Parts: sequence; C-alpha cells; structure tokens
Amino acid sequence: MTTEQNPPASREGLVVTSHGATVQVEDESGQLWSCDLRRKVSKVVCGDRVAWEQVGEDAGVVVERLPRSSLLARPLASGRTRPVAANVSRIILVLAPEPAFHLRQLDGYLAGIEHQALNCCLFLNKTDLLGDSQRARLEQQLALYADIGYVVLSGSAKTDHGMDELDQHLNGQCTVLVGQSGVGKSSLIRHLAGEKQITVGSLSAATGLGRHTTSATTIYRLPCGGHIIDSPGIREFAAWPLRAGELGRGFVEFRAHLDQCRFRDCRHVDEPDCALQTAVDPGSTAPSRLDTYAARMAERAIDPARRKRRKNPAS
Ligand SMILES: Nc1nc2c(ncn2[C@@H]2O[C@H](COP(=O)(O)OP(=O)(O)O)[C@@H](O)[C@H]2O)c(=O)[nH]1
Ligand SMILES: [Mg+2]
Ligand SMILES: [Zn+2]
Repeated sequence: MTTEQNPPASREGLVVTSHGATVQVEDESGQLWSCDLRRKVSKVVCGDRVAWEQVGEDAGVVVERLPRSSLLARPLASGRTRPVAANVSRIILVLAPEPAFHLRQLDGYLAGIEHQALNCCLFLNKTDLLGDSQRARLEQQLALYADIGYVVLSGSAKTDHGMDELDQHLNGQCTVLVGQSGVGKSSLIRHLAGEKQITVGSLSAATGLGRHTTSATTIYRLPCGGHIIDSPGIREFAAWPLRAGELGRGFVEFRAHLDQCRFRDCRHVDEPDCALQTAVDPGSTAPSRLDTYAARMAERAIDPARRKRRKNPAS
C-alpha cells in the first residue's frame, strides 16, 4: 500500500489566448483558467489543445501540448514565420467594398493560404453599402474565384444578410478570418459568436490578460458548433515570401500547367513555349491572376533582403 498522494488529475482544455508564458485555457464547461506553462512545454498558441492541472482558485498549469492537426503561421519581415493559431481547418478571406480590395492583394492572400494548404472561402462583407452597378462589378470580379474552385459568399454583418449561409460553412470547423483591417472581421465574429461569447473572451481583462479588441489572437466558440479565431496579425499574409516554385502552386488553376513548359526551370514570365502563358489565351487562366504572379516574380528579383535570405535560409 502506498501513502503517496495521487498527482492532481490533468484535464483537457482549449487555449483561448496565449501571452507567451501565460495562457488562458477554456475547460469543458466553458470556464476560463489562467495557466502558466510547465518549463518542458514548448510554445502554445491560440487553438492548441492542452492537458492542464488546477493549482488555484482560477489558475492552472499546462503540463502538455496535445498534437496539432495544423499550424497557421504568418511571415515576419526577417523572413522567418511566427505561429498564430493551431488546429485551424478553414480560412475565410473577408473582402468589402470599403476599404476596397485590389485583385493583386487578394491573389497574394490566396497564394499564402494555399501555401499552408488551408481550405479557403471568400466572403464579401458590407453588401448593404453596394449600389447596383458596384454590386455587378464586384460580382463579376469574384465570379472568377468561384470558377477556379473557391466558395464565394456575401452578406452584411450590419444587416444580418447572408449570415445563415456563412454559419453553415463554419459549422464544425475551426475558422480564421483573414483580410485587411476595416473589412469587418471583428463585427462578423461578434455577430456569429454572439455578444456573450465575446464577453467571455474578454473576461480576462480583469487579470490583465486578453482583450477582445483584437490585441491578441482569440478563439470563440460558435453556437452553430465550431470555433472562430480573431487575429490582428495576419495582414502580412498577402506578402507571404514564397520561393519561385512555391509561388506558382499558390495559384490553384496554374497547377495543371506548371510542369508542361519547354524548360524545366521555367519561371512562367517570358520564356518561350511556356505552358502557363499559352493557357491564358484560351481563357482558362485569368490575365489578372497571371499579372499578379508576374508582379510577385518581379518583386522577388529586386528584393535584396530576400536574395540574402536565400543564401542564408532562416530556420
Ligand atoms: N455598412 C457596414 N459596415 C460594417 C459591416 N461590417 C462591419 N462594418 C463596419 O466596418 C468597420 C470596421 O469593422 P471591424 O469589424 O472593426 O473590422 P476589422 O478590422 O476587419 O475587424 C466598423 O466601423 C464596422 O461597424 C457591414 O456589414 N456593413
Ligand atoms: Mg478586428
Ligand atoms: Zn512556364
């Protein structure tokens, strides 16, 4: 017979926000716990599932990070990447008539998302602001993206229009909203998750941790089943520093052509018998997408920092 005390039982939880060595963990009942990390536990991020033990009234300690199904990262100016959220299964790229989007920027976002092999939908928000002619123009621009296989949705966080359909695409998923500042990501989340959820996420303001004004990446539980993540730091997605070979693969409709060129190391810019350039003519590839691709290739050629990084690849 042993007189040793049983170690405290560890429980499973979800990391709601991470502040380095301290994280907020949500337990099965939805209660939030401020937890320190055991020294051997490597960095955890929003969306991580962890094993943790209670050590105080509302405090705990994370003893293990559970395996991840995915890790969303963002590029830093140094060429390195920083993890943003774990276990993300879907990205919603939010666009709006105001602030306006540029196709190049949209294509840049998509290339970064494809590079991370994440499933992506497009959502045009603020449709309440659209007049007939602007609506027709935007629908025409976005039809291209539906043609190449993206789900394209639209609606308004302000009027509620389109929210049910958006909900269906979030059901059972862990979604991150990505897009320029001001397009309505936080408004959509408030709408979808409900004020109560947002209040729960910001409860920790009392302890100085996590504010829902998107100062830290925060995950919210959705009534439809599923989670949604609000992150301030993924604007840089549009400028993901992809290597030449990776960039082409970030354009989903290019993939079938990339190995068909005369030269094996074709950059698909001005080489003879380039299958991708040829494919533009019959209309199977949009010139605007090829323009984005060519512009990104040209940027690569003049970016000395990147050239230096290639010689000296960051970890
Ligand atoms: N008219 C209109 N305004 C919206 C809509 N969604 C958000 N906004 C406004 O757009 C601004 C930016 O929204 P916010 O959610 O903070 O954008 P974020 O920076 O992407 O998180 C705020 O003033 C919102 O009230 C919408 O569907 N229609
Ligand atoms: Mg926001
Ligand atoms: Zn080519």
